[in-house]
Amino acid sequence: MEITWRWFGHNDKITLPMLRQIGVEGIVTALHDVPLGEVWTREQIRSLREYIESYGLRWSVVESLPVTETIKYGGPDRDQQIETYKKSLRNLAAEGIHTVCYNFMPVLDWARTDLLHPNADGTFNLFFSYAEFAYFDIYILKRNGAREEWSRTAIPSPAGEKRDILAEVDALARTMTPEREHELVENIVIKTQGFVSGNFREDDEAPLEKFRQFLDLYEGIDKAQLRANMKYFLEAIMPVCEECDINMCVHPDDPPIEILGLPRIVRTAEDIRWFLNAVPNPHNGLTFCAGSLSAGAYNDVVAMAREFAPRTHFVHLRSCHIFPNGDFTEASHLGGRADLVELCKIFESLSPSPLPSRSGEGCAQLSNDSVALPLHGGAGRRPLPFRVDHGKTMLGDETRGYNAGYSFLGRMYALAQMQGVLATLHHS
Ligand code: DNO
Repeated sequence: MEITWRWFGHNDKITLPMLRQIGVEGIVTALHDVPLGEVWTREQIRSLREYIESYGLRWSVVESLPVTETIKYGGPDRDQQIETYKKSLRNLAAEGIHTVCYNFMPVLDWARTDLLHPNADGTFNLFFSYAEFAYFDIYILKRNGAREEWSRTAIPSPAGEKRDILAEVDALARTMTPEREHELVENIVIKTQGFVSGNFREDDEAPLEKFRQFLDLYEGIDKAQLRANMKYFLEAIMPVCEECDINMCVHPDDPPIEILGLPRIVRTAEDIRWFLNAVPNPHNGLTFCAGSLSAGAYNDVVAMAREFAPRTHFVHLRSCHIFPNGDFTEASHLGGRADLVELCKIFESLSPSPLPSRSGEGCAQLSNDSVALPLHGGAGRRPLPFRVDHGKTMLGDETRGYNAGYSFLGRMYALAQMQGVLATLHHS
């Protein structure tokens, strides 16, 4: 596999020369400054690509070319938005970028309640508490019907433990402080979304109001309708993907549960099977995000990797630990329920790593000519890119103002672990 790293562009405090020092070969990034729904022009793409290449790296994956809400809920201007999307795809391909990650999650991209959850060893991880999330929904967002919905929700937990979530939420309400309420809004609406989704920004003055407006757009959109909209989108762009050899890879819903009354359709093996079969074109593929999938107690991540590897175009290595009550935290890359060693075996067997980088000589050895690179079994021309996804926050990462989950030392540590796993696989 190709070792990649998510880099947030010129403003990222983690620089490209830093990434070269730690064995990164390819960059995962996006034109973060282009407003949602506008075409990514060739000039803009070229300028960023050349900047990346000037540091001896290559732009391997786009994460994300955002699918706007109107495409997801099927708004009146969706065809126009799909045309815009196609133009951006053509421009990316013309600049040599052929792997595009996106998601089909309505309104909210990924969700966590705690961004600095302390571990016993002094490090921090991202954490999701159902009770706090339900508190946000019922007491802060005050979404119509939320209380009733949560009363019917069976929280998925490893041992099927029953949980009275409303009793927990009401207990929380008795001890809640304005500071923690503020923090929950920041964590759920701003800090996890601002740098990835384009729907929300750090300087939004009334984020909750905006949030409610987005939710309203999905009035009457159920799972079947969202699936139909995803199929519509994929069928519309596939001819361009074929013509330009673009691999699309949808990111699973994170966490893989239905939230806020919104349908979510990339949560389980059945969901993934559905969208792969609904549009059975090899360019329609998956971002195998082991972290997102392992947060679902019902997901057997290794079995899913075995089944979906041939249609996987991008891999996120991360693992979650689910507590007996269903809450989850992001685990060490060598722990948790995702079994990343086994996943590396599965994906590496499809797309063996280029040996020069394994011998420690780094990316300078790799050419930008994709033909010279090893084959990725599925698409047959490119190595399968992987990135370590989020990492722990450790050793001072917390003071550096990095995007939530995207620490430097924590991710570097995880990358070193994964490089060790890959080297061991090669050796044996
Ligand atoms: C969070 C990320 C997601 C992902 C998008 C892809 O850390 O994994 O924001 O980039 O869902 O579109």
